Amino acid sequence: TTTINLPAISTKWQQLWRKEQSTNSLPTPPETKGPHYTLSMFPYPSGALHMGHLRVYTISDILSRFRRMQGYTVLHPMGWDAFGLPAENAAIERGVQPGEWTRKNISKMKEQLGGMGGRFDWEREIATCEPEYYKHTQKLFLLLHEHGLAYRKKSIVNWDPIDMTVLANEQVDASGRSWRSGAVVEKKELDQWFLGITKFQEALVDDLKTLEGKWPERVLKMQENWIGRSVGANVRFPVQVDGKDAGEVECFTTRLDTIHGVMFLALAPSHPVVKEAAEKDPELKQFLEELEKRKTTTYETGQLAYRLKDVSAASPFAPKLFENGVYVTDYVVDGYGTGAVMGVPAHDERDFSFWQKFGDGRAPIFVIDPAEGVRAPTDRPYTNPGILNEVTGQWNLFRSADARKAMLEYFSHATWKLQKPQGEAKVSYRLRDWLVSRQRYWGAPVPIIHCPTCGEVPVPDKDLPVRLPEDINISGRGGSPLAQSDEFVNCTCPKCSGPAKRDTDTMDTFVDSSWYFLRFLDPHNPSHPFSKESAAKFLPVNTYVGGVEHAILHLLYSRFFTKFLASIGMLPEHVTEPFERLLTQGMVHGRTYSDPETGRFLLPEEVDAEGRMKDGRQATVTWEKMSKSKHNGVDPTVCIEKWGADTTRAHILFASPASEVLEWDEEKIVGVSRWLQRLYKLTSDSAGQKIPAVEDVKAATKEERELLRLLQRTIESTTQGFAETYTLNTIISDMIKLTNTLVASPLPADNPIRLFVLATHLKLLFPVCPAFGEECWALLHGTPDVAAEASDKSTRLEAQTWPEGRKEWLREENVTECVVQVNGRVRFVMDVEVEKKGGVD
Ligand code: ANZ
Ligand code: ZN
Repeated sequence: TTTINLPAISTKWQQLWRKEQSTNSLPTPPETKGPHYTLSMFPYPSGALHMGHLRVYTISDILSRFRRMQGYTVLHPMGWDAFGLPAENAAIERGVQPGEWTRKNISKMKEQLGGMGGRFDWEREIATCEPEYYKHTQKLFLLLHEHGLAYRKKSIVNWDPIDMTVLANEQVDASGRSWRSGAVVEKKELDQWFLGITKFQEALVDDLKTLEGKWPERVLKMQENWIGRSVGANVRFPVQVDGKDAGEVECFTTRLDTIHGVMFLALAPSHPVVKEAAEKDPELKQFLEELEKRKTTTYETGQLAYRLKDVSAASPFAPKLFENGVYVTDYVVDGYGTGAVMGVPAHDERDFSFWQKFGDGRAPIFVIDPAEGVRAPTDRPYTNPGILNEVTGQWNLFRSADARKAMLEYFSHATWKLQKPQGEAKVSYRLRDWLVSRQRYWGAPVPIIHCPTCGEVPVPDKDLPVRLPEDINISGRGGSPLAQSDEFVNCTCPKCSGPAKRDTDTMDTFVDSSWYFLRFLDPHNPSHPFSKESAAKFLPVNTYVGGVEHAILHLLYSRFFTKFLASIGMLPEHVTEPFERLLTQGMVHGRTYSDPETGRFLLPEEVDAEGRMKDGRQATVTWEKMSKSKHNGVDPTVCIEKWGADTTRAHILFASPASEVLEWDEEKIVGVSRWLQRLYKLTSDSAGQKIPAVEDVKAATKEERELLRLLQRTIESTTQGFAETYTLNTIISDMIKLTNTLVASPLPADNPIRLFVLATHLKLLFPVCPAFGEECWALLHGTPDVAAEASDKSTRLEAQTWPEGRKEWLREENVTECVVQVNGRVRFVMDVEVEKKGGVD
């Protein structure tokens, strides 16, 4: 049998599309259903498209093509997340200007993207490094500033000694290393810009509810944990110094029910009580200095503690008994809650081990029992809720949750026992304001001028953008390159016209990407980031496709921007969340060979087809994230050249569920390629026939009915898979099944039902294999010249609407509709198998 050249078909149609794209004349089905916004996370222009890119853009392209066929007015834009460190590092290493390097990469990757057969709205293309874009990033910064949500604060920051920049907390991993350079992060005190994300913390948690069932559960959980809401209480403990009343220490607790088990208070080193005590206690001062020194390294907390001399605390329940010590220790997080903890060794892990090390010898006081009359073992803390025991006096036999409520009530009011309230309900959040200043060059300059007379002055709108000078010397040493450019730094104050200096920080690139989906709505608007009308039309983004590595930061920041813009009326009221549905695609792993003895990764040419090394030993095969060091990368361009874009796209979908890891196995793509060959053959057998319209489809024979039934099932599962469940791999297997059934069908090639099913099959296939689909469509309809530019575009597959089929095609061969009557009234209609019919009546 003859085979066709699949790569040639893909390229042929892509050439036509490029021309049509440039004249804005790509065929589009009638737009009857309103707007639909499909977005994929825009790439960083590193210079080469990788398999991960190919996967995400294939998915979003397929979903958007499906929506277009359904009759939606589809937005499917593409752009570049173009600021960031790699450009600067390339400049340091190779002496090219970051702008030049970035723009070159963009044009190269754009070319590569064209090869995958995607349909993107290139007329909306944006790059965050262009003044036309960052002008508005700066404007948004100033809006935040105007509302008190961009502010400067001296703070101890994470300093990356390799990249020479400050990092946000989110950019430091659990082992205290930079997410980018891998360096152990140091601490420094600097003046930094922050964005007030915590202003919206409540809505940021609450609104996660509205995304349930629409975002992956895992991502919702990660968002929730990151914001870290804790519901509890602030309670005040009376304190004495040298036996004299010295005010109170307020502690945040989520376990008010354990308060009778308090045996000490623990304070963060920055707590005011500690600062005051240090003035009179040189030993404490020294201890604090020691803690301070440790901050420049990573270390385990809770290993050092200092008991404040002559300071003691009483319980609000027993305000006369000052028997509890007050300690300074670094396991109390500065800036969380009140920076003070009520220590309950019996019921908290950290308090228990602290007490073992630093306690005064008293045994932990257990106040919660697992059940009534049942004691918890005393060699470890009992951390679950339970039943309060007799130690708690009047609260004996209360359940933990009830005790929390009742005690809160007790503490909140002044009574004959409490002269004043000793506590109140309190909700604490882990989330901190977002540190956005970077002492690096390749980013949007902070649009602020520092004037000796007027202070911090926003750059007026008419002077935006504050341009990043592009001819600058980047050495990579000595802090921000902008700070070294007198031309950039020196300016006149917009308020008093006196000499002033520009802020030399640039913004975290996550700021750029927090609003790019809004710029796509209105990409050429010179005076505003976007118009409210365009937002009203297309927001929220209906489907957002991207990597799960952005499950926390990027999504949180975009949600924050959306909430901020909504709060100042820049977004329509119905928009509370930016992304309606989220599809997080899995990574692409490559086949990795290594020497089983040394673990060394092998080059592909070091193993033969059976996976044996030169010396005959079998190499170990694993699947791992593609990387240069593991020699397991696959270049998408090479793959596309070899197999064709359509085959590659189908393979990407078919090889694994979209949200799971895709093990890139070239051997499996052969199967997909053969499937398309079969489908082509099937089409050429029926070439040039007249296809019946759906209203003329009347099955007469059993074979015809069976074929229609399978078609209807496939239409339904495919529609569902594209629109709701994103089960994209089963869409392909369903389609393969349809092809195979057609191949095996005894019906002649010119049978109208068979022709109809085949034509509909091609429509279902179009989102996945657009070029191949067009080729077959033209062949089937006998219009091979359809690829000519001037041809009637309405005959193209790309102009067709999504098939809906007919419900009644589903009815099984051996069933019939049966009306069930009870007491002479029709109750329901059901399908029953023919041979059983008599029995039911
Ligand atoms: C007494 C207690 C008893 C606590 C018990 C827990 C268990 P989350 O859920 O993370 O909010 N805490 C309060 N402020 C702290 C700080 N700045 N640094 C470190 N720990 C702090 O944790 C709240 C609990 O963590 C609070 O409840 C407090 O200890 C501690 F059996 O109070 B708990
Ligand atoms: Zn001034």
